[in-house]
Amino acid sequence: MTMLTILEFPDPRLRTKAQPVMAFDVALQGLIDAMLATMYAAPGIGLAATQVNVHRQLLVADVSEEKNQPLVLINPKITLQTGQQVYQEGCLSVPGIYADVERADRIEVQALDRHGRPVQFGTDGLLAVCIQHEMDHLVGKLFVDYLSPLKREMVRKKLEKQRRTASVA
Ligand code: QAP
Ligand code: CO
Repeated sequence: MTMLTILEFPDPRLRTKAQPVMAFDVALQGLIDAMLATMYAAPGIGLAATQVNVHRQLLVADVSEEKNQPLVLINPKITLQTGQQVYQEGCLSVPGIYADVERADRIEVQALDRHGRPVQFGTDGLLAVCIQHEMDHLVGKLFVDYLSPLKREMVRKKLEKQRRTASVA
């Protein structure tokens, strides 16, 4: 299985705004499978194409206990959002860092599946957090952007130090 390299904060490529997916071809199917494999191996519960340096509106997620409910959303749109919830988020692009983020509690989503068929559903709880987090990636936004500039600078320094230490281990 092809494993993809995940970009890490503060890589400027994470700030790229993704373009809509137009072709549901074999290349797209390969990318989706590689993104799912990369997410499961990490292990993570969500991954946006932006994080693997592909600037297309595509995300994968699986919040199930058994890791057997892959969700693929293409050109996703949130058509309704209600309530608010706070969840302690992490991100494969910001390894080892976790922080509380407030988001909508319940969302309605419109998207295309991996074959280009329209899907529409409502969700709440962890999956709603995950979809909002991954959709932020598609517009170049990271969960650390919700923190104060001072905290974000502390995160950047901590990651820099983690990388320095990891390279001598
Ligand atoms: C986004 O995050 C998310 O720091 C997906 O060392 C987060 O899969 C959605 C991970 C919270 C909903 C709630 C993070 C793995 C995985 C790390 C992830 C790490 C290893 C994060
Ligand atoms: Co993320």
